[in-house]
Amino acid sequence: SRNEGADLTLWPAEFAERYRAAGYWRGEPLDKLLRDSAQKHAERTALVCGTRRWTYAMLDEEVDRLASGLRQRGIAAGDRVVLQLPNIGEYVLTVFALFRLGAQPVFALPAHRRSEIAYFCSFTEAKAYVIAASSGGFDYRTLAREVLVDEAVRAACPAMRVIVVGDAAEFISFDNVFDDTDTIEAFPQPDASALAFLQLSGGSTGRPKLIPRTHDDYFYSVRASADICGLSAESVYLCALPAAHNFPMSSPGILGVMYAGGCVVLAPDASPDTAFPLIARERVTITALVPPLAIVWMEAAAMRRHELESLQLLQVGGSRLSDEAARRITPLLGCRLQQVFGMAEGLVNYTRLDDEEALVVGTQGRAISPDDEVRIVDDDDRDVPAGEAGHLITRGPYTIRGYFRADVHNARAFTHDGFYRTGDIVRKLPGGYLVVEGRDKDQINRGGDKVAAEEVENHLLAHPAVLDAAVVAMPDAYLGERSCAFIVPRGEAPRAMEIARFMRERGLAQYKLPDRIEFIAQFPKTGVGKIDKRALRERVSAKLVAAN
Ligand code: J2J
Repeated sequence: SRNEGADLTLWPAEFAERYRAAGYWRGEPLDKLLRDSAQKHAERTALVCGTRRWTYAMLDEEVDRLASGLRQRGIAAGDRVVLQLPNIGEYVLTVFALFRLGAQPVFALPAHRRSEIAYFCSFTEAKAYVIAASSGGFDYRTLAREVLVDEAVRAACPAMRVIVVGDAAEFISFDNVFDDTDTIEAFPQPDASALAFLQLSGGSTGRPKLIPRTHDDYFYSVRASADICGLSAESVYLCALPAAHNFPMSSPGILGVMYAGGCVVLAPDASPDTAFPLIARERVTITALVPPLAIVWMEAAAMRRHELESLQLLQVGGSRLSDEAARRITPLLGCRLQQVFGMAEGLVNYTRLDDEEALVVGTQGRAISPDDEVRIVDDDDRDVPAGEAGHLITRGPYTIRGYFRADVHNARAFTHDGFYRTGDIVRKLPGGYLVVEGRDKDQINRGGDKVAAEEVENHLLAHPAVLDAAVVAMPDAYLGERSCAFIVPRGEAPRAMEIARFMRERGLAQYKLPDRIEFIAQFPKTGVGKIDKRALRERVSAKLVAAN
């Protein structure tokens, strides 16, 4: 069976009661934020995609028609739908239509390929897969054809529908799904304490873990984030990161801006050439970036500062922003900086808009909620002395208690009393401000793109000439980190080119492909006989220094 355990591990009753009593959980499904804004701000612009614009009233109506059409195509409450769209209006329509139906989006990223998508579809028993015909020079219909013939997909998802934005070829055209009759039957309200969608974990395991979020818990994080970021109906948010990522979705992101009645502007990519003219044209007030992009923007702004005049707040998160870069944001971009340290599993920390500069520049913020329990512990789960670095573990009103269908992993990833082990090494300053010092999870953070070492190692091990493999982070001036694969060859070492070609054909997201390949006769080992990854990291770092 594919089922590796319970779909959901929910909060124990006494926590659920407390979170309801505190007003965090309100029993409202996520699509209500669109319904409410359509009432309050009917004629305001909700969404901009290229030359297309939707008012809240239009968006709400199209979401009804799409939800009804999806229902006619057999998508029902509780069904999962893998969503892989670029930053286009249809993405927002589909998300809300699925919420409205009580169907559950599985948020894939545009970078994912056959290996990841086939896994998401089969593991979640998806009823449909929604794509754009092509985007970024890649044809997703070709990918869909590969996914449909995958054995696990055929077994788990009989008759999976493929819905295509643009030229649908043999698949279902997105535009034809809309129900254009005059009488759209009401939708029964989904249970707000139930699964709303599945997000992807950055992860450290062989297969990406899926994060089950409920309407109640996510809606709370969205409302509170909108509040912390001072959003209003005047806010104009540029979505430049991939829209399905947790940061631009909810911190406060697309959902937070729509809750506040503001305007979401979708950017097809985050380059200055794309983003700056959009900021100028739409008078964008707030946007979110990962650190490497923030640095690219600062370089570009030297000549083009006038285009950024309307920008009030730049949020930066996803990986560590250096203090030096943080200090230059306001002088170079002319807007305030907000650091965001979040995770799709839940906990999100923000520096606050009225924080003094030292906190904004030197910390990654503090938790959203007074009921976020944030502990910094040693290897034995004992609290470290105040101000010292340790493992960050957390539980609270919007942090999951377990991954989707992953009981064995959950026993390790959570403490017995339900704290999520984030894998981050953090210091806590007075006032609850956190400084991210490092990481103890087996992951590479490639400028915000998370790469699970074990996942890449498993693919490397599939090559007949690879006896053993270990993937580690190496420092990189632009991305912060890149990945280096150490390989113990079976017999004579193959050429690095051959391994690279093999990996490209495995059907993996590009950002997971090793940036560097090193052959080694045997791995250094730790005292207990495990591969000493620290020694490998030092070895490749030393080589990089020597080469410069
Ligand atoms: C250092 N490390 C950071 C930061 C995340 C808002 C913002 C980001 C994410 C995200 C998110 C960091 N400094 N400022 O979901 O809602 C690393 C940590 C963390 C992991 C989570 C959001 N911000 N990180 O990045 O699920 O290691 O979420 O545990 O992709 O990114 O990754 P992810």
